[in-house]
Amino acid sequence: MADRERTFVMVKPDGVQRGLIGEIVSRFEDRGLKLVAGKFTRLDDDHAREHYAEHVDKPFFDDLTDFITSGPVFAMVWEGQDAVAQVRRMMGETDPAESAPGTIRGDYGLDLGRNVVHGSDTEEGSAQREIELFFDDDEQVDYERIDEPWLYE
Ligand code: DAT
Ligand code: MG
Repeated sequence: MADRERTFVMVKPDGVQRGLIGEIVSRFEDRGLKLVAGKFTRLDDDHAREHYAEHVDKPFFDDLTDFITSGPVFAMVWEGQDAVAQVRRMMGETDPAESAPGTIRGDYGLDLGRNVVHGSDTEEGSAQREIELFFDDDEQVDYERIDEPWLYE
């Protein structure tokens, strides 16, 4: 079996306000990914700036941190084979307008600044860093899903 890894995913304030938490969680559950942590919370400015630190020099940085702190988010850790890349594929492109139908952003978004969901883009870099920014080790739960023998050979 290929790499089992963990990735950080977050339903952004627009997704929460539009009632999409359940839909988004269902997609990852149905795919066979395993939820190992979840937290409904609201980011403060420091947390937002740290989460998006790679974009600090971009012209959209202030709009981005304003948006991500504008309301509650649903933060999660999902585990599974090639989880980082598979979640990114399921999310679609950064811009919903460029995202294929069937992806989360392609099905639920229209505007770059309201793209519904966040997902880490690399395991070693962003996933581990983002997970640690939101979750303590004891908030991530190790367990077997009953269907794992049928999801992995
Ligand atoms: P992604 O969320 O697909 O990982 P990213 O890390 O490049 O994309 O950017 C983080 C967020 O910043 C993205 O979800 C939406 C916003 N963003 C990215 N590029 C932007 C741009 N050119 N103008 C405005 N907002 C942008
Ligand atoms: Mg990113």
